[in-house]
Amino acid sequence: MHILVINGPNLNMLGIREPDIYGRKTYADLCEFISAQAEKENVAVEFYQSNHEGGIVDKIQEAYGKADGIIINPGAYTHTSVAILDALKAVGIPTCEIHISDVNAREPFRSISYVGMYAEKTYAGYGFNGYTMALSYLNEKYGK
Ligand code: CA2
Repeated sequence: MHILVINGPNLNMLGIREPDIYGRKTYADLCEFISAQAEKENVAVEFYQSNHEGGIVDKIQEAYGKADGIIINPGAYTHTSVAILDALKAVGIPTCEIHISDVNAREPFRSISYVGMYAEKTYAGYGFNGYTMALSYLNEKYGK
């Protein structure tokens, strides 16, 4: 089982600002946290973070025929990117959407998600745990 974990714009800033919303842990802490769970479940994980929409689209396309699952926190592109939605649809890889914060309890524009129109599951408001919940879900359903 090979899972690609994608984080979108500004998630490399985790732990640096807005700790009341996103916590005090860093992006490196997030990758370690996911890796520890992946090791327990014997899942191979690959991490990708980009502040660029096209980079995320390229990475999703590259995953075609390689990744068995995608876990994606598209950051602000969640609410705007038809291109990322189309890329996910194009590769047809089982996908879970993650948001560290509870997007539905914030500004109304954060309740709109294009990626959510493709994702099998959305975990929002569970902090870093959303990523490992998604990993376990994908592994249970598609693991080999
Ligand atoms: O809750 C989430 O995970 C979000 O996807 C995070 C995005 C936001 O645009 C979405 O609406 C919800 C923003 C990520 C910004 O991350 C920062 C981390 C530290 C400091 C500043 C920004």
